[in-house]
Amino acid sequence: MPIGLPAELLVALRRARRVAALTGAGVSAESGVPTFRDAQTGLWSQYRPEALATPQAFQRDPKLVWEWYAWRRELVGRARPNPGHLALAEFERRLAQRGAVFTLITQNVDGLHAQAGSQNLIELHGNLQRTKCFDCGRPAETWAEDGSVPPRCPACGGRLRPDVVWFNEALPPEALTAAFEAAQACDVFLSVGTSGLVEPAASLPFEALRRGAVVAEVNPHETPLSAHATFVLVGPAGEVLPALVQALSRQ
Ligand code: BV8
Ligand code: ZN
Repeated sequence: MPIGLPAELLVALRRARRVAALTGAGVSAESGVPTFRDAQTGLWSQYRPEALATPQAFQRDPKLVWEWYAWRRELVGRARPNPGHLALAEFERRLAQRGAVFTLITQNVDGLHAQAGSQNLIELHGNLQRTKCFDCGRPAETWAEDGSVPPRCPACGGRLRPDVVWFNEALPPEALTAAFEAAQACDVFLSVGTSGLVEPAASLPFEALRRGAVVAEVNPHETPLSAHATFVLVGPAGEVLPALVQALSRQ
């Protein structure tokens, strides 16, 4: 189904010196990674992510939270980048060829953008393939599999946790600053596959709008951004993004 791409968006993207994009779980949906809005499947259906992805949940039941992430790590480990991820990596290469900058800001913790080849990548909420110590904060690459769940920190004996940003935890300051700078400086901002409900990430497209950027949303459904975006491309990222990159290669 050919997606109707607004000619003015293509003109803006062809002229752009700086483009930024914010992605959410929707860009990984076509890789088989369930979004947060989708019901949690199977074993985890009785839990809400907001109830498990918090320091309080970990302190209350570290085993349960560790096992939820172990399940997600295994699921993500089987996932592969889809045409939407690949199109964003291709777009970055094309812009670089003409000396333009593309900054990819993701809320996702699945590592699929890096796997797809995106270079200028900001992981706002961390990466569940990385592990660190809840108590001393040191990263942990390996640990003794002595049956303790969660496993113990090799440095201090504390409990290990995924290196992701939980609710009510601060985002990594350098990542957050870089993301806002990219949103403020860009000529075009793409918001792809995000429900726009989680702050401070959800403010990025509005920051770009405030600075006069063209803002395009890619999402099969409406979000709080839809009424404000310059363009709304209704459809799945795995179809819209490749069509967009394809259209841009046709001068
Ligand atoms: C902080 C990592 C302060 C962990 C995540 C009240 C009002 C406003 C804000 C708050 C509030 N109360 C608390 C807050 C702050 C809170 C927040 O925003 N809460 C929300 C729920 C109201 N934010 C925080 O706590 C942040 N920290 O504020 O700290 C602070 C400062 C200093 C010192 C201490 C503290 C931390 C937020 C980060 C939380 N971590 N992830 C993990 O993954 O386990 S958030 C997690 O959920 C994701 O990373 C992502 O950000 C979010 C899910 O959102 P989406 O990615 O958008 O996914 P979703 O499923 O919602 O939507 C999918 C979309 O895709 C849909 O629109 C769908 O239509 C679309 N779609 C589906 N298929 C496709 C598609 N699109 C395209 N193609 C398709 N095929
Ligand atoms: Zn430690």
